Amino acid sequence: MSHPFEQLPTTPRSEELLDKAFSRASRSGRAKRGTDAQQSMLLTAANIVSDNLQNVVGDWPDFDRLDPFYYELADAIVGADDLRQHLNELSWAANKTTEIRYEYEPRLSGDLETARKFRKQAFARIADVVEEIEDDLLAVADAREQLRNLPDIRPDDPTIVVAGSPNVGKSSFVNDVTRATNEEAAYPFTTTEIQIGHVEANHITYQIVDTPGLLDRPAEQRNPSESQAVSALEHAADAVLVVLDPSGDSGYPLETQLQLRADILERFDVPVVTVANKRDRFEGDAPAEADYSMSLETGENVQHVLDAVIEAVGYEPELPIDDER
Ligand SMILES: Nc1nc2c(ncn2[C@@H]2O[C@H](COP(=O)(O)OP(=O)(O)OP(=O)(O)O)[C@@H](O)[C@H]2O)c(=O)[nH]1
Ligand SMILES: [Mg+2]
Repeated sequence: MSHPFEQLPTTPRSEELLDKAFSRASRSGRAKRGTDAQQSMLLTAANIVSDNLQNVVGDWPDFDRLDPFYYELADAIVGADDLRQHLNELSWAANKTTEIRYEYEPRLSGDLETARKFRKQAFARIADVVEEIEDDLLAVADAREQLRNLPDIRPDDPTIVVAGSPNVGKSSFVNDVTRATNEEAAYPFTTTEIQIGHVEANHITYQIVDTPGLLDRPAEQRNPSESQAVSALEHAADAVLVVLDPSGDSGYPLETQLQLRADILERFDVPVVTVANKRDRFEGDAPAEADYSMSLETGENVQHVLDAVIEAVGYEPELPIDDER
């Protein structure tokens, strides 16, 4: 499985593209004589430039059809409008190159000296066009680089997002309940890594997403890209597990933790399960907001909490329709 940006091929730089086009052109010119050679050179150079540019554009997924999760992330990281604009410039250059070819082709059939002069002129104009999109090619290459390594969350698979203040035990929970094949992937714009674990129940694989640095502090402290990453997660989440630490060990007052939970309840439009962790480290009742208590240290109630979140997801797999009946 892969996400929509994983397979994007490399984007050439202007210089590379021109080198390739002109060296192939001179090779094809050497195979012919007279004005035929000049014609062949023009055709080859123009086709290489316009085909390569069209391929770059065509390899990008249509942003309007992207899953909202990926749209939000991509928009947060590279800016969908900017990227569209850069791709438009590449299309423009591809078309312009073809126009130049059509414009010069008829001029390459007279005497050889004139044909050579016009062919050189056409090459100079193609070079100008490709140099004009130098920045666009760089921007597209950069966008590809940033989007290639997006976390491989499958937005259509059932997804549990784990949230809570720092140090409350989010990662401990994800590591405890998921199999060892946790993937880590960095959001390009944060210093932290998102962790995706998988857990299987009733033959269904659930993704459990740990989001350090994103869902562990108040919304006002997020920068615009982070906010957008959070909205991407809102699209992907089927349930949220809010982990509280009433023990005081985390260094975050319970009040702060509950405020974060309130933010999440407000933003996420899916079931939210709240658990008081570190049961081994506090006396008395868990906060009233908690649906459960558990301890990742002793293992108490952990499986029960996992079952409850899976239940909250309420995922019903689409069964193949039985035509026989
Ligand atoms: N005693 C006790 N310690 C726990 C429990 N759960 C987690 N811890 C400890 O609490 C500390 C923080 O746990 P993490 O799982 O790293 O917490 P986190 O929420 O992922 O923290 P960040 O990634 O920094 O936001 C670690 O030292 C854990 O060993 C628990 O139930 N009891
Ligand atoms: Mg963590």
